[in-house]
Amino acid sequence: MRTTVGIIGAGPAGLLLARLLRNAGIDSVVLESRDRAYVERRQRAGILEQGTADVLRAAGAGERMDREGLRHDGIELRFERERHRVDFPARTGGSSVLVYAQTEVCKDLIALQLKEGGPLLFGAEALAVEGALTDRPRIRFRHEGHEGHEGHEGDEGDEGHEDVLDCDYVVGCDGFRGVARKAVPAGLSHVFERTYPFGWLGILADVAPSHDELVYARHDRGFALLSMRSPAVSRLYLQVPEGTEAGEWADEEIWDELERRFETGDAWRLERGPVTSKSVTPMRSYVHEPMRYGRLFLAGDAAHIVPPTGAKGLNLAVGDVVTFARALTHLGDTGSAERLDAYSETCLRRVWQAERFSYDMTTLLHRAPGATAFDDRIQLARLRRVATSRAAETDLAEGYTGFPLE
Ligand code: RFL
Ligand code: PHB
Repeated sequence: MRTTVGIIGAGPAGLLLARLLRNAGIDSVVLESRDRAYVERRQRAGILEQGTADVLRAAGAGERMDREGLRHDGIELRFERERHRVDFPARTGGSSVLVYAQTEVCKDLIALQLKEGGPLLFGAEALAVEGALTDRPRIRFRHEGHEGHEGHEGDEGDEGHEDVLDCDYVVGCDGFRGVARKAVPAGLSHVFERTYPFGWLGILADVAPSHDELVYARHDRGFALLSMRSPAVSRLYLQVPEGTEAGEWADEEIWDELERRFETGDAWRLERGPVTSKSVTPMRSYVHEPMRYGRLFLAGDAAHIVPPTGAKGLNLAVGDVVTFARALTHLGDTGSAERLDAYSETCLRRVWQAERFSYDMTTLLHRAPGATAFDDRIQLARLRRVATSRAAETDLAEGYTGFPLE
């Protein structure tokens, strides 16, 4: 098998990249270790920056998003039983965000790819990237051979067969636990990392959201977030200690705790409903530099992770693949590899802005174990600053609605 761009991973980064390349007349093959149903059901991000929505629209993947996505012009910060709304368009000169789940973005992109794109192989697990410093890098992969088969790691019995995909370029869009990053020699890799001593317990519930915008709550008992998937489905999160298992929390205990943390001084009420999904997400900041090694490029979670507080993960992945697709198109149009050579630097400038923003939002709103009364006062002063200073509020609004692509 041979292609121009070999893409590892069919998350939002890999799927969108295949679409952008196809639109530019460049062929690609996508290898995905899991099966289609798994990729389409994995519950993750929910917020699209305006720039991300624009990219999806321009790529021809915005039709259902524009019909079903919910435009949000602000968020609410809640602390000490008070509510403060941050108005995005007023503070940013017109920007807003779109609530449209990652699962839906992936479903739309998969449907388009299977209808009119190049090969997208499910159950095809990349084992290694080889020859990144040559002009013909290769992906060694194992293919289970039939679509619909569960591609679990450690799935014994059906070993499948090994194959090689020869490429001009390889893009590792294989997420945080992927293999692409491992092809960069340790001596050339610089890893910047921070873990947090807490995670998020997230639920989906069949109940109308109790507020029409997202609510980010800081409470002495910990952080809580009210988000949504549709006018009838709520998505809620609770800060929980590191290492917590979702099963440790009964549904009613979750609702009771959410109620405490969202408590206000007015008549606002949290509506409860049947919980349909429950899981814990660990929190981490991580950047791998550089994002390029020869003809291997890293994009999305394969290169960087942000804690979810700023809702930046998916948006960063989109920024990376847009940068790569534009750079490769530029090479084809002009013969100049200048933009491709600048890929890592270009992406990392934006990545670090998102890392900073996500870190700020995380420390603004979570209560770390062992936090002192001094830490609490500083945190509340930071929140009050956002609530009373136009400059501080503008800074948050600009970060939340997104940093522009270069
Ligand atoms: P993804 O979505 O992880 O996709 C990577 C894909 O690569 C496949 N893969 C392989 N395929 C072939 N061979 C291999 N060897 C492979 N190894 C892995 C995987 O099966 C998968 O399909 O990365 P991508 O495309 O870079 O997209 C990034 C976003 O998914 C990510 O940034 C966000 O989802 C992060 N994130 C969240 N972001 C938010 O903004 N808000 C959230 O609420 C939020 N919740 C989350 C999250 C990430 C989570 N992870 C990674 C554990 C919740 C979770 C649980
Ligand atoms: C979500 O809806 O899943 C969501 C929204 C905002 C965040 C994180 C997650 O900051």
